[in-house]
Amino acid sequence: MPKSSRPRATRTAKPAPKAAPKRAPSKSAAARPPSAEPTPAALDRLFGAHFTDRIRKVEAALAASGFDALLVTSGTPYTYFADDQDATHKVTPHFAHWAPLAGPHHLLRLQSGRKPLLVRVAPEDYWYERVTLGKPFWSHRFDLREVGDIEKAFSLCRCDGRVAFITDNLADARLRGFAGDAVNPPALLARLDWDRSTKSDYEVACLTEATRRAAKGHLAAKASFEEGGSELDIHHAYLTAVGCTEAELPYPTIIAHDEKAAILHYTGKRTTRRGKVLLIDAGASYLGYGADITRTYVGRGAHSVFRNLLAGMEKLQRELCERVVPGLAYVDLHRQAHLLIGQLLHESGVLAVSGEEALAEGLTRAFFPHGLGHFLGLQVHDVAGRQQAPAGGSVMPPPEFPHLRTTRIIEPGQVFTIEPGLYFIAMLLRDLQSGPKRKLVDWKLVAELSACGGIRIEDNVLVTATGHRNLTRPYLP
Ligand SMILES: [Mn+2]
Repeated sequence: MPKSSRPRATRTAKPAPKAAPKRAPSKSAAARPPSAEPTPAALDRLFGAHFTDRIRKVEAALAASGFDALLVTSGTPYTYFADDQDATHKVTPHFAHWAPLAGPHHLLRLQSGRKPLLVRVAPEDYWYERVTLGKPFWSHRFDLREVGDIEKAFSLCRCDGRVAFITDNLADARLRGFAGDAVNPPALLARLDWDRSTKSDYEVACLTEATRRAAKGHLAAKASFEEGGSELDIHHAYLTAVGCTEAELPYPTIIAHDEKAAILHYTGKRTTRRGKVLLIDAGASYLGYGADITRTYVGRGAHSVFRNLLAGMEKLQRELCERVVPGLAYVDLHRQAHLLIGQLLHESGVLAVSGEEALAEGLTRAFFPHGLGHFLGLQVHDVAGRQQAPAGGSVMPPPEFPHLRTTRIIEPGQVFTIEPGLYFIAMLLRDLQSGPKRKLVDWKLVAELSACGGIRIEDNVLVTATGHRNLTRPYLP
């Protein structure tokens, strides 16, 4: 970040020791983040273990929920109403968990003791390119067939026994004769969702590569901001650096100058230049897995208190990441974030009361109205963040934090975001200003800071057996 001299200082504090022997300790070599995409050989090896694990887990899930086989579709295209245009197709996550194969209508059949059957539907159609599959690293794990139409795919997948069907098209499933309780059975889905919340090494490698790509975009976006680029300029700089189209991103970029940073999911792209603040929340995808990263920068002329708030948020975000350890309840970490933000608001003169009091009085919720983070994987807001057990059920967040998506105990293999935020949102401040606690806030200062919008800093964190690994920081300060 521009304002923080600290990370730069630590980096320059250890100059490349010329005297160091060539045989660097293997520990540091292992800790060094990859600087390129994984090779096909590495992907094959990682995917092999992921695949074996998937088979073991789906067999257990089928047995536990009383099914003999599972059919999964890659999904149905969505055609806009009264139109002939389709929305960008997003493969169902249940299918994507098995193979990084894009496109609708593919079918996967999973049956105990049999090689998984994957039927790729690739019709010959002169309106569209028919991409040749070739031999991607994952294909030899499957009994892979290619057909020209959907009916052939279903007939190839026919099998005996009780078959569960995971599909986004309920009407079609009914027409094909699937019994109601065999379509998306909740008990089976719960087990599969639960499994998805523990990432395999293959998935971690994919998330790492997604992060590496997103970081390139963020560095380019920062440079564009420093050159006075508009929101639209910064968006284009981001895409160019990542090397993808907007449709290939895991979610639309949030690129906000100044007051627009107070809109959590702002997707406008203004063409006015020279913002004083930039909040950019943008990711990248790799083999279906997405990174989700946010940075906030200040430029020349930004309010000095806002500058201090940003430095404080940067510090507390790193502190919260450092606290990630197996066994801790994510809700507790979220509460600690509120306490730290309350302290920061007090130190900078926005709140007249201490962090503890600000938390107890509910004041921090007006400034930090979203959860500290969410699970991350095939979906940006990945499944099972509130799931109680493999068989299902959910743990709701405490009533004072209804938007928190993660109520689980932190466990090895989870990947989630840590993204504290601090905003000046008129809609939320209005209630505070008209209520009995209005005297606890410096409203003149709040009015000045409102022009700066807000701050969010977001990293992607993997939980390890003994602590955590920040996937983002090695690539992006
Ligand atoms: Mn996020």
